Amino acid sequence: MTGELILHHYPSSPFGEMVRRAFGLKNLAWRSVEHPNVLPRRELMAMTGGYRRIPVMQAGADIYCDSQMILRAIDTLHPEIPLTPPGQEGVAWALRVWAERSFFQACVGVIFGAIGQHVPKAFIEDREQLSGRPFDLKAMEAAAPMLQDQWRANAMWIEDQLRSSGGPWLMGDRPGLADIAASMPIWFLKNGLNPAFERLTSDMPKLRAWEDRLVAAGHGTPTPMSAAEAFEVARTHEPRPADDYPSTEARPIAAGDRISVMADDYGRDKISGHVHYSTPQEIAVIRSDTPCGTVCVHFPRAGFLVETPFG
Ligand SMILES: N[C@@H](CCC(=O)N[C@@H](CS)C(=O)NCC(=O)O)C(=O)O
Repeated sequence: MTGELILHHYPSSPFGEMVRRAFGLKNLAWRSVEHPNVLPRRELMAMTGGYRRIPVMQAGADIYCDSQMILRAIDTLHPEIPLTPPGQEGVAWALRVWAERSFFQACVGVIFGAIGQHVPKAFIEDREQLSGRPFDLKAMEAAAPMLQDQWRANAMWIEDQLRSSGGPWLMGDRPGLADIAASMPIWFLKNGLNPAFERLTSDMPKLRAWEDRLVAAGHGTPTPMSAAEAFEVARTHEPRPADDYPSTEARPIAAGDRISVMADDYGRDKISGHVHYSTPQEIAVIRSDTPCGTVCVHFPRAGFLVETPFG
């Protein structure tokens, strides 16, 4: 069925957890394709055109890259129980960027500064390829105490907000994107380095109870699927037709233009194709004649770079 939401992820992925939590808050059924935490991911990258990061979501021959794009797509396809209830639309998306960039980076430093020596060589080599930089264990160990301070400063904002929000959630009575996003580095430390989580949050009772509430909200209802089955779904479907969007672009990007898209931070592989449609928050790229037929690959605009023939 075209409508089935297929999530490509792996259980220890914190960005994947944001999406799993969105399925939980919306009480959705979904298909779960688990990938290894290092390359190769052949079927998946054949569908994305080279985008390698996790998570990716698929609905038929529509492929959604980056958790930002995925969360937006889930909310559009399943608007019941919105991720951004009235009053939260803009701020929750901005908060997600804070969580994914500054708070998450501090979290990575805390975890790998502590466990780096035990990380398999294949993982280190894979992440060096992803970032284009050496995986410098000594520098990570040296920075870890300072990054713990940063982690705590960031977490304290959540504790303070929960004290003053007037409800059990960050924005008050209703859970949503703000909770899912802000909890990502909390979940990551709690599951990746539990003793540090216990120590760094010992004076944050509101945050701990809130994280427990998010765990209780669950992940919706996943059913396993293989990568080969998911590939077959893409191959036997056509992308959804483009909606007729008014042109609100700063640059004259038009349907049919040949472009390439890449992340602006890491995993900067260029994905090329023809514009299906573009908006200030999304660019949808048609890729034809691929091993899985014609697919449409969707990217967010914030955090991505779109190269056009006219600059
Ligand atoms: N901005 C991306 C970041 C995704 C990301 O960094 N994902 C990690 C896993 S949680 C990843 O892809 N790591 C390398 C890999 O698994 O290939 C998003 O929001 O989806």
